[in-house]
Amino acid sequence: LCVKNVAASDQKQEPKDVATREDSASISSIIKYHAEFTPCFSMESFGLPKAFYATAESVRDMLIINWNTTYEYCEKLNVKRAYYLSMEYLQGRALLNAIGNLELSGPYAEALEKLGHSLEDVARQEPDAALGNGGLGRLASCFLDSLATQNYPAWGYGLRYKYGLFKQHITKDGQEEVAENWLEMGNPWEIPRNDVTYPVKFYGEVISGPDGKKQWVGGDNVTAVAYDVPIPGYKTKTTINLRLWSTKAAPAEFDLHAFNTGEHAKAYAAIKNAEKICYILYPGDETMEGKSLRLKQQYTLCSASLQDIIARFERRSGDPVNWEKFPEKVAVQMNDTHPTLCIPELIRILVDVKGLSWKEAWNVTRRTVAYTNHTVLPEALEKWSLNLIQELLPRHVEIIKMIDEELIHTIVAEYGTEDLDLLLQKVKEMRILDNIELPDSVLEMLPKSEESSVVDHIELVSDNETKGTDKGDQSQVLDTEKKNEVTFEPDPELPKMVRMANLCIAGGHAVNGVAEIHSEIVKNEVFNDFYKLWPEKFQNKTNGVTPRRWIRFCNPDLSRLITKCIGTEEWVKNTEMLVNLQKFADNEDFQSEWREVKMRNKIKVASFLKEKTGYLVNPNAMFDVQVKRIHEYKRQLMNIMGIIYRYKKMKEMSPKEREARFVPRVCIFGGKAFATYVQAKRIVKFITDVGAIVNRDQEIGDLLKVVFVPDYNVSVAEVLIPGSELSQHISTAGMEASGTSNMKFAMNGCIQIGTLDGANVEIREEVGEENFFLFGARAEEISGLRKQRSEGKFVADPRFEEVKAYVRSGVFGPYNYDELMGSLEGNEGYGRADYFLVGYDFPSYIECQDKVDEAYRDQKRWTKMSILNTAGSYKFSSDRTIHEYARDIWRIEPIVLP
Ligand code: GPQ
Repeated sequence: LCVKNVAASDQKQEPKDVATREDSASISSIIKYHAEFTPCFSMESFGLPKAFYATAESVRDMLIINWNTTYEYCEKLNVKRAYYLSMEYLQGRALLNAIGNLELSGPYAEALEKLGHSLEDVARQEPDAALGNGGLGRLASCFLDSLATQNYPAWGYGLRYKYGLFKQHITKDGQEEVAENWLEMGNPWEIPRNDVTYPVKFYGEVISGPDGKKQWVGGDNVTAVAYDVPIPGYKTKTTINLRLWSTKAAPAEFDLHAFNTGEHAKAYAAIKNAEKICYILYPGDETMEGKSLRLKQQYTLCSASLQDIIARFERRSGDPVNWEKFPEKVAVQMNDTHPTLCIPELIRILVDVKGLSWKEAWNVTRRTVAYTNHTVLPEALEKWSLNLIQELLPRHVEIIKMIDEELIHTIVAEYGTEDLDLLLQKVKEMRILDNIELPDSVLEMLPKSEESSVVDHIELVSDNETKGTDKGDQSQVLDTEKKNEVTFEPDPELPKMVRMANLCIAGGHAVNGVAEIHSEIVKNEVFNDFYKLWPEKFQNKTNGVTPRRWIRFCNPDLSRLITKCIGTEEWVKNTEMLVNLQKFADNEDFQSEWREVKMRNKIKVASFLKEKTGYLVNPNAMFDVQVKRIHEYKRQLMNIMGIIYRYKKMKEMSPKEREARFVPRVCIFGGKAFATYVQAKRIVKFITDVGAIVNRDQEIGDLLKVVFVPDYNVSVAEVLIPGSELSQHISTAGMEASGTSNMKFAMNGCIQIGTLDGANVEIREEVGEENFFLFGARAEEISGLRKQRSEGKFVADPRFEEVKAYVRSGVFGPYNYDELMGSLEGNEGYGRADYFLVGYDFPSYIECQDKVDEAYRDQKRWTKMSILNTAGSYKFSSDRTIHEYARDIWRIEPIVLP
């Protein structure tokens, strides 16, 4: 760096440390240096793309210094580290965040000004790093920010996808997906570590070596290469690491012979096969696609990360290595079940490579790993085909079978063999392997006479079936149904599957949900049998979001006002201090400043909407926002149906009446639909069609606008959230594990309309129920309501019927909405018969929306509610969340850098 700086400028003084050279003159000379010597752009101009790249490189230099300091310190003290393994990170842009964390925003703005650019323009050049789909990936990124800021020794591990989440174009046909080549212009933040590589094996076979030990041999090796992304903390030197793996062919894999004989395709095949593993992020959000490439991605993450973690552990421990100590130095957190293969992979390395016994390896593994569950949606709970895993990872299947066997023994010990029905039912429901015969060791444990009757028992059940049962007696029917389930004959028609969540629960020491209500559902419903077996494993860790990105940097005006009010900027690290705003909630001067800030942010949103959609909206209207992935359970459909109801009523009224009745609103939607999720794509099309009609209706004018913002991502959220007033979190109760945008909106003084679902429940508790618009059925009512529906007992509200009929009348164009409206009708079927209860909740939703209008009319009341939302949001800082993980699951302590 010293050399660079001397070369770059005519400075007399030799700099010792870049981080201390904070004046804008030296910054601009470092930027100039990078513009000249980083060979990514052509010589001629210093345009915005080049300015961004050079600026980012200059920041990266400082981050590397802090990264090295942090790393060396942790190595020297040999502290325990937490490793967060996630298939997704939704980082967004890094430049303003890094400069803000380093407290260099002023000098950087000045330096760039001197070079002819504004910092904002330069920052806008950066593509979003969208290596994630939605909440789960963004949570991982918020955690990294909090870990660094709160000085925890921790790393993230992930994959360096060449293509991130697709870009969404909105056309007259709805959503179109376009590949997102975010690395096209190079990535100034990453540090390729060409010397940090590990082999990752697929296929091959397992043989017993001469000593009887298992060996996984043959197969294809690919090489995983590390790319490090420094993650700076806010106002601290601590800079942690996000290590992303890329894949390339193993050194010996280029088939020169094939090349020399003209078989070029064959020669390149290995290279292509290796590289394609990290080509693209799977765009599914809470969907499970059992594709071989995805399994390869998951295994690459697990295998490379564990080899890396183990190598670091070995370097730091004395000789001989004491593996017992591994869990005292390493905590591995699995972000949902996507990195489940960590469990068999750690065991494999410990047993096959390091020579531990099964028992030792199993103990070490269980003490090391922990699992976070992020959903209870059945379609998102991962199950992999055993045959697929067998083909790709034969040794892991053996290990999974042993874990499964161990688990069954635990279940037998728990339930005993007296009530064989009960035992077999529990085994069937809880074991890791589905549709697979019982291991011999388990059959041996069953009482001799009973054992032979496992088959008799099955025959007895089918006997019952043929004879039929007394249809009048419900309990008998249920009883028989239960018995019917109890069979261990694998069904040759059904695939053999591995249930990843069961493997995580058995193989880890902690299982946590992500909001209180969700953790209760995990314990009492979805994984209740496991909870009864190991109550001590189950925990709640309510999600959080980083107040740096989500207030301090995205809403500088509000941040200034908060700092002025509280008297210090400490709240950015200690969000508890936000509670002090409560005292000012009624203060008229403060209120009017608060409103001014909101208005400035709304004006920014209005100009953003104009640029992205062409629609011109009035910033005096209420900005009502629902932005998140498009999913039926999130019920964007209910929102748009409510808007249609409002529109229809407006049309039926005189201008005077409608103005007296309705507050002007701009209803903003944003979010991506999974490309093959047909119903979600219909919803996008529907919203844009409604917008097209409503927005050009002169009679309605500014009273109602409906805007779909294309390509919702982290950067778009940073513009929309500060300028929103009402935000919608209206999922069917019990279905949204937590939600995290609800927290961001609350922090930015938006009031929520929502159901008692996910973190909404806790947000409402914290901000006060009078500052939250609540409606809808509660989680515990949902199954009863669905049952009623299937029995034909549901009577739809006439207002709901009215909206459906209005849509069907063709007001919103020729597109056929029958499939959409039809999904809200009938009495049977998942994804039909209004499974998500839009019809049931609709009346309470639109009535609640009337209350929103009423509250908004009284701007003093609204502003107070808004202030109290920010004041009550302190609990939802991800700093609080990671302190809890650190204390209860990882057992790690913050470091204090010298
Ligand atoms: N979530 Cl399983 C995702 O974004 N993707 C997923 O694949 C799964 C969960 C979300 C979940 O829907 C939200 O309710 C949570 O707030 C979020 O994870 C983080 O926990």
